[in-house]
Amino acid sequence: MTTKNVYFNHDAGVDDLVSLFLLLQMDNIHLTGVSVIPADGYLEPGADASRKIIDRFGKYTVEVAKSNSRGKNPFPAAWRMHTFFVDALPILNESGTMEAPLSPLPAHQHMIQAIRAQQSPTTLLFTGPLTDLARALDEAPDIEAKIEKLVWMGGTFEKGNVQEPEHDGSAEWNVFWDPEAADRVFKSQIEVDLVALESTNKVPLTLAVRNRWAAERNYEGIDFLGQSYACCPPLVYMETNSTYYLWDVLTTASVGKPELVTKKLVHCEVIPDGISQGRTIVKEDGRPVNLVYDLDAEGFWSYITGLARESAP
Ligand code: AGV
Ligand code: CA
Repeated sequence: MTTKNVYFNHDAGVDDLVSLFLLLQMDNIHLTGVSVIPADGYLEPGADASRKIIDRFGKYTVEVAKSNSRGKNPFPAAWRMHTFFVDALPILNESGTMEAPLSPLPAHQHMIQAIRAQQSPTTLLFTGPLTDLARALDEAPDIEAKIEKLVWMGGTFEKGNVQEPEHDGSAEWNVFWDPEAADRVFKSQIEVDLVALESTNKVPLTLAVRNRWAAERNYEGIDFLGQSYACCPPLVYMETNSTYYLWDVLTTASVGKPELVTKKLVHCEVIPDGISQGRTIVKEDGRPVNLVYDLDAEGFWSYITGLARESAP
C-alpha cells in the first residue's frame, strides 16, 4: 500500500488526542511528526499524553515537539483542563515510562525540518490554531512547495462558537485564538481542505455513541475512545456552548479516508481584527478552500471504531 506523509499539529483537546490515536492506526499514513500548541489545552500534559499515546498505540515511534507560540485570545480554562484528564488515564500510564522522543526544537521549526526531510510532499493536518504554520512559512518559505495540502479544522460560514465579551460570536475558536495566523496562511498558495463547524453537525457526541463504545470496551482502543470522551458532556436536549462534536476526529478521518466527506469550492477570507476577529466569510475574489459540506456519518463511525478495534497490540 502506498503511504501518505502526514505531519500533525494539534492543541491537546480530547478530540485532538483521540485523533493522534487514530492516525497511528491508519496503514495508508506515515506520520512524520507531531507537535502540540497550548491553545485548547495545556502544553506539558499535551506533549506527555501524545508521547504516551504513541508508545501505547503506535506501530512505530514518532517524535513530538512543543510549540512556543502564544495566541491572541485564550481558550476557556475549563475546556483546557481536559488535557490533564487524558494524560492521567491509567491506560496511558500503565508502563510508567515515556519512550517517544521529545524534540529540542519548537513546533514550527520541527515541522520545517520534518517537511524538508521527506523526499515527497507532506500533508499537514492541523486541529488547532494555525500559528505554528504561519511562523514556519515566514521562517522557511521553501517549505510551501513541499506541502501537498493543509487539512484544517477551523472556521465557519454559518454560526460561530466563540462566546466572549468584546466579540460578536461570528468566529470559530481555532481561528479566533490567532486570527492573524489564519490570515497569513490563507494568503499563501497552499491548497486547503476546510472542516468547518457546519461540516461536523452530523457527528455530535451523543449518548448513543457513548453506549456503542461502552458495549465494546473489551477492545482496548474502543475503551480508550470512551474513557477520553468521558469528560465531555453529551448532546441530549439541545445544543449548548459545551456541546461536543467530533470536530478534529472527522478532520483526521477525512485524511485517512477521503471518500467519507464531500467538498465544494468556496472563496473566502479571514477577518484579522476587530469585534468579528477570526470570522471566515465567503468572498467572491477571496482565497479558494475545499469546504467539507457533507459526510457519510455511518461510514465515519464504523471507520473510527474499526481502527480502534484493530489497535490491540
Ligand atoms: O472549535 C472546535 C475546536 C476543535 O479543534 N475546539 C475543540 C476541538 O478540538 C474548540 C472548542 C469549541 N467548543 C469546545 C471546544 C468545547 N465545548 N469544549 C472544548 N473545546
Ligand atoms: Ca482542537
